[in-house]
Amino acid sequence: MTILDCANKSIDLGHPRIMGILNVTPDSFSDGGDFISPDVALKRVHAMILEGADILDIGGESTRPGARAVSEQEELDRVIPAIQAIAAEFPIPVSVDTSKATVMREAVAAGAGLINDVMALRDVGALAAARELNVPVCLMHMQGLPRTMQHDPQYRDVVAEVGDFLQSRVDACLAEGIPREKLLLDPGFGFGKSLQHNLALLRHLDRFSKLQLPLLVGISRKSMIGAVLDDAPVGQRLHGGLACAVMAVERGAVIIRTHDVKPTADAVRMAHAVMSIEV
Ligand code: 9MG
Repeated sequence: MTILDCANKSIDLGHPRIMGILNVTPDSFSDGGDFISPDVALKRVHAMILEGADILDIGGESTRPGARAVSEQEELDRVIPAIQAIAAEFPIPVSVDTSKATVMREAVAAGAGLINDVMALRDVGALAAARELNVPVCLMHMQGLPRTMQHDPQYRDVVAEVGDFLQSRVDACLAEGIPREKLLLDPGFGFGKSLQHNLALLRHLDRFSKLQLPLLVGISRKSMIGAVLDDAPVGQRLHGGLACAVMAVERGAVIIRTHDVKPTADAVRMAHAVMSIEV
């Protein structure tokens, strides 16, 4: 049984879990602009918990393709009040979606129990901050940076290269003194990947099991769904996203990051029930 110890809250990864997304940014690609005040954030989080969220991921800097970087202070101003309010009010772990060491530190002081870093702790001081904070960290793969990452991404073998990158970041964490039990991995759907790359990663997600760490996957509402479904706009990507979530769970993902908590929780529970039957 894998228990993820997220500061004073914990989560059992013995069955798939749902990470609900709460962006407190004005420019996030599917829910931007809605969740700025702590009051609004608390209401939305309460609803997500009733719908089946096991973890909440709060981000103050959009990582959508082309997004502009925000200053440290701007990010702190957006996420810290929300983290404080949510961590104090609800029993589930709060994850902070950030790459900045200072934001990691302030977020954990405010009650966050997990770091979700799309840069996999490559930013200045991030490895040291994660070691000192001693909370779990999700290491995500990204080729390039959000502003330019979708400009013709190239791989020889996307599955092998993403796997090698994740292994190299695990090695960097271990060398820094971050315990293996604190690590989660994520192939980073949509982060410096073409449609073909994303589809190949999902099809072969089970290959990451050789890294022997819990896998987190985020595909909800992403452009790979729109691209397959005749340019479906963001609001019409739910069914495609559920198919991807089920395929990810069947191939070993244990945390699904999503905007659409209730339908995803139902789909994932159904998939898990089928996978668990012993005949
Ligand atoms: C912040 N963020 C946006 N997409 C993501 C994904 O696919 N995985 C993780 N870990 N974080 C993400």
